[in-house]
Order: sequence, then structure tokens, then C-alpha cells
Amino acid sequence: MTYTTHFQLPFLHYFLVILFTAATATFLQLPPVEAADGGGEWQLLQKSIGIVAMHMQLLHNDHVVIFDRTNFGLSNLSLPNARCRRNPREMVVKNDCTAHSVEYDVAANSYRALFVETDTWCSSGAVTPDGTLVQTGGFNDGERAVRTFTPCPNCDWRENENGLLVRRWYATNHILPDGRLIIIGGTSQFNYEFYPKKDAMDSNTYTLPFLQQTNDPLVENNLYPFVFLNVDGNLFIFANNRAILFNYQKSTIERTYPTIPGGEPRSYPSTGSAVLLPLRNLSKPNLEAEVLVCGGAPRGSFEKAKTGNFIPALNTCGRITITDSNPKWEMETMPSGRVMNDMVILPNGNVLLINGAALGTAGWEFGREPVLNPFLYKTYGRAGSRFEVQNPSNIPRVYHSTAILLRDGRVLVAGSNPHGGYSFNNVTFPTELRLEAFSPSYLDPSFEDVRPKIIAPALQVKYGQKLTLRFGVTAALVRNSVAVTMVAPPFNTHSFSMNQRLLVLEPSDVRDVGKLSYEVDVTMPGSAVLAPPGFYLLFVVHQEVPSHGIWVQIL
Ligand SMILES: *[C@@H]1O[C@H](CO)[C@@H](O)[C@H](O)[C@H]1NC(C)=O
Ligand SMILES: *[C@@H]1O[C@H](CO)[C@@H](O)[C@H](O)[C@H]1NC(C)=O
Ligand SMILES: CC(=O)N[C@H]1CO[C@H](CO)[C@@H](O)[C@@H]1O
Repeated sequence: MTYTTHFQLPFLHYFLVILFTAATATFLQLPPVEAADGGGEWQLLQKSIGIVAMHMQLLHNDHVVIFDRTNFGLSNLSLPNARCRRNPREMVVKNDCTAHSVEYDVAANSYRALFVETDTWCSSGAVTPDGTLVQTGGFNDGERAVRTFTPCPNCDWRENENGLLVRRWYATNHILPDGRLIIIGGTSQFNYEFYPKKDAMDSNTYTLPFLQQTNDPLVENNLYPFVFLNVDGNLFIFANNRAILFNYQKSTIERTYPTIPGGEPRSYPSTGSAVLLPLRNLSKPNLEAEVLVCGGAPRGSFEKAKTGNFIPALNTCGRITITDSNPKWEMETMPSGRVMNDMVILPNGNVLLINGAALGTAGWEFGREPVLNPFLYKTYGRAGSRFEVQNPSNIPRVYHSTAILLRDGRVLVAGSNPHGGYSFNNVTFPTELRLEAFSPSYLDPSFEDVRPKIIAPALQVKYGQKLTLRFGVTAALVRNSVAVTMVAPPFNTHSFSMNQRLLVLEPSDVRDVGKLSYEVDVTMPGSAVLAPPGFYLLFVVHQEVPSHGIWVQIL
């Protein structure tokens, strides 16, 4: 593989790749990774987007909504038209003329300031079936807020300060089959609620004792729980070091999973991450679902970090079949320890672990030794040899960094600010305003001829609908390696991607329809339990190389 074809400064770049690889490998205690053995390319998109990307969500117009918090002090981006936030309840700057949210246009590589009134700090979100981002909770005057952002030209946030029944700070949201959101937990909240409410009289929160049971007395190690909608309609909820299968309609526990081997915490502030692995064989009666949990920080890391003792992060992942009536964790070892790692499901079903640190924990000033190399996890590979170390970035992304998949298959990477305010000087990890993209090796120009090109407009589809996709491939088509996948773009914050979901649609009958062009029939998922309503990215994958996605809305 060569890196010389699509860079303006090929030799400089090649040199830098080797340099950074060697530098990172030293502190990861890995053998130096040859550039050619790694994979993927980094691209600096913006030297500054003016704010810290603490939260990110891709919307179906290929714009990304990004925000941090209002009580960070002044950001590096002024609000347009001399607008200012004069909010007497604000804790830091009561007359603030800077932005704390932006909308990034992927195609144009440009961004514009958005206006948030109340504090969005450590909040949560999900996208509703019509494509509106609903973001909930935060801090101070924003702790019960529900804010919505509907993509349209020059649109902005709308806020309802009393949209939630209780304060939600570090909660997790999930979209439900009926299109509502469930909002689970948050600091000192051992309960959940729904949005929207049934009616104006609906004042119900529902208790979830599991969150109390996983609430470490010393450190709340159960925040931002990892929540996934299982294929049976129940919610898999992982907090601290264990998980349950929860029926949110009846408030009953359907299954208790074994504690993850080793018993170490994986959720905030021990911040590992988790994904629901690709859902396959969707039409089969005994459909399986698996969850992968990776990284985190051993119990006690937070207390030790307070005294300047930054201990090694966890280097293990646990994989479990959550649909199994007698489930067992299978443990795997990562190439290094990693905390605050994001996990991004790629269109071909592999998982990219990106961002984070090898020592310490989440929380202000508590991460050390950033891990600059992403790890590629080959989902369908042989246990024990699923990891591949990728080419490194040169930008540390520690606490408050983010990563999400884009429609073209790149991964957008931003954020990092382990400080209580914006801090650029005389600190170990300056506040990071740069925006980057990581291109997994499937985007390498050498795969251009293998890459499918979907020839179709964006679509609205129904459950169980048969869909014919036309696509082109210039290399010889390997028919039995054509796959069609659909990905729900997640809400990413604090190393967890809420609502992230990939479904593999079984292709039948790949046929020639002309020179170098083909058609494939797929059946859309049969129910909203498999795929909650809303916008998905649909990809045709050929020999593990994905097309650019097209947006489909399933209703
Ligand atoms: C942000 O603004 C501060 C204060 O004006 C300045 O010192 C700093 O260099 C800026 N940082 C970036 C990355 O633009
Ligand atoms: C830089 O930080 C160190 C340790 O926090 C402090 O002792 C020193 O005074 C700071 N230097 C400047 C120029 O602010
Ligand atoms: C039981 C079953 O049908 N398993 C299949 C699930 O899908 C994968 C790939 O899509 C097949 O390899 C399995 O045989």
C-alpha cells in the first residue's frame, strides 16, 4: 500500500506517519508499527471550529451538530450579528457573546455558530423519526431542558427549559420502536422517563434500582450507562461492571448478565465504551445480538488520579451474546490499555476504537499518555486476532473528545478538553479546537475499483419492504462478497455513541444490468424493534469496501 497518491506533500506525510508511529509505539510499549502495516489516513479539516466538540450528531442533511457547554467561559467563536447571551443564571460569563454550538457542513467543510441559551454540559441526545435532534438535560439552568434542532437552512436550537421531570446530567438516551425516547439515569437519578410525554399531565418517572445498585459509594461509576435496544424489544443496560436486560414497559428485569470478568468498572468516569455488534440474519427466527465492551479504568483510578497517580487503563474487551439465555463473556485483549476510547461501527461491520488515553481516567486533568493509534476490531475475525493497529494522529484526544461516522465512510474526530475552561497555555493537553477526519484503509485509492457506487436517490422505505439497489463496480464483481448494511448515526459524547446500530440486510440475487453495473435486492428490517424509525445510512459493501452511503428513512 502506498501513501503517495492523494496527498499534496506525500513525502512529508510519509515521514510524519513514521515519526508519529514510532513516538506512539514507544509509550504504548508496542513494537514500532510500520506505516504500511497500519492502515488509514488522517486529514486535518479545520484548524479551529472555535468550540470544543464535547457532543456530536450527524443529521440527514450531512451536517453535524456540535456543542460543548455554556459554563466553559468564552469560546473562540463569536456569535454572529453582535448577538450575546445575557443570562443572569449563567455561572461563568453572564454576558457572553461567543458560541457554544456549531453546525458543521461536511461537503462544504464549513461551520456556523448556533445559539444555546441554557447549559448543555454532559447532556444526552437522540434523533427522532423525522430527523430532529432532541438533546436533553445538562447542568444548572439546563438540567431539565429539552432542546431540539431540526435541520433546515439557518435553523437554530429551540429550548424548553422544563421538558424533563428531573435533572439529567450524564444520562443516556435511546430511541424506542414507537419513536419516543427513553432517558435513563444521570447523577443521583436511579430512574428513567420518556420524551415526549403522553400528555401534559404525565409526570411519571420510573425507578430503576439497578442504577442504585451499580452506584459505587466512592465514585459514581455508573454514569452514561451503555444502553442498547435488544432484538426482543427489551433494553440491554450496562453500568459499572454488569448488565441487565430490562423491560422498560413493565419495569421488570428479564435477565441478569454475569459481571464482566475482572469486575472492573467500564462506564463513566471509568469510561470505556460499548457497541451493539452488527445485527445479521434479520429474517431468522432466533436472531442473535452481541455487545462488545472495551477499555475503561480499574476501580480506584479516579481516587488515585486525584493524588497524581495515573494508573494503566484496562486493556480488555468483553463480548457477550445478549440474546443467549445462558450468556457468558468472552474476553479479548487490545493492543494496549485504553480509557475514553470511542467505538465507531464502520459500514462493513468492523469497529474502530479511537481517541482516549493509556493511563488515568475520565474527569478533569485525569488522563495521561494519549493513545494516538486507532485500533480496528475485525468483528468477524478469529478470536485472539481481531485487532489491527492503525496509523496514528498527532493530536491527543483525551477527555471531552468525540468521533462519528460520516456518509462517505470517514470518521470525523474532534474535541478534547480536560480543563474546567478553555486553556491553551502551560497545560499538558491544551483545549483542542481542531477538526480531523480519519479515513479507514477501505478509502485507500487502491480500492477505488472495488468500491461500489450506489446509483439511486435518497429514499423513504417501509418495514419489510423489498428494495432494489443499483450500483456500479469497475473491478470484477465478487458476487458472494456483496453486502448491504444500514447504520443509525449516533449521538456521541463521553466516549459513548447512543443509538449506534448497524443492520446487515441479506442480499439476494445480485444481477448484471449493464456494463459494470448491477442490481441487488434486499429486504428492509421487518420491525421497528430491529430498526427504530428514522434516518439510516445505507451502504453497499463489496469485499469489505463500502460505497458512500445514501440516506433512507424507515417509517
Ligand atoms: C483561542 O482564543 C484565545 C484567546 O483569544 C487565544 O489565545 C487562542 O490562541 C485561541 N486558540 C485557537 C486554537 O484559536
Ligand atoms: C505553569 O504551570 C506550573 C504548574 O501548574 C506553574 O507552577 C507555573 O507557574 C505555570 N507557569 C506559567 C508561566 O503560568
Ligand atoms: C444462522 C445463520 O443463518 N447464520 C448466518 C448469519 O449471517 C452470516 C453472514 O451474513 C452467515 O455467514 C451465517 O451463516
